[in-house]
Amino acid sequence: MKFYMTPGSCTTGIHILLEELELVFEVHLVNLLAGDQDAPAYRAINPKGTIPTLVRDDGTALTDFLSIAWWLARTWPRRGLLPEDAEGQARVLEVMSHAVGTVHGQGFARIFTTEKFSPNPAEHAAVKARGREIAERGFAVMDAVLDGRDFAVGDRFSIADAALFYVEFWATRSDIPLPPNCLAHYARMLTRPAVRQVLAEEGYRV
Ligand SMILES: N[C@@H](CCC(=O)N[C@@H](CS)C(=O)NCC(=O)O)C(=O)O
Repeated sequence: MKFYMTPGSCTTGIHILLEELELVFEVHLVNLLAGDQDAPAYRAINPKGTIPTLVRDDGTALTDFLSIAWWLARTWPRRGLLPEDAEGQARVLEVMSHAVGTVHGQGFARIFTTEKFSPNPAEHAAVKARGREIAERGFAVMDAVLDGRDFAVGDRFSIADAALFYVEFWATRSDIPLPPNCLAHYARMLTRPAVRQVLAEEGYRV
């Protein structure tokens, strides 16, 4: 498989899942700052111009965090990255949607790609402040979900933990404080060999 990613981006979560599953894959770096995502060659693979993209062994491309994570978990079910029951699976989708759609898509996106939310530089400070507010509220919601448990859903690591981890990672590298249960979850994720390996490969010191 070919994995299109950028170190330190949301693709870190999918990178962790690929390593948790011990899969063999090629890494293709997408330099977002250089605009690789808009190059015709990349748009031919992923017309949305987003990362992550996973090109499977049959040559078809799968895009977006949730769909790639879901496909990985369903394709290698023995690794147990998804609960078996409908309630557990729905909770996994609930956490992933919140982490990727709200905390990342509405919160951190305003902080990292402010100009996409307003072309007017005079508004950028307000856009960033709103992004920070959304991210902080999002972590407060997850803090309550994590109360009294080690993982986002049930009693074992799932694809939801990978989604939550990458936004927690971003928080620790910005000035957004993580509430106690999120901080404990983040620290727990850092003890996983696959997580440590991915961060090291992506150029971070654990
Ligand atoms: N809906 C996509 C969005 C992911 C996303 O926003 N990725 C960012 C990087 S973390 C991206 O592709 N940015 C491209 C750009 O800003 O041009 C998903 O769920 O994977």
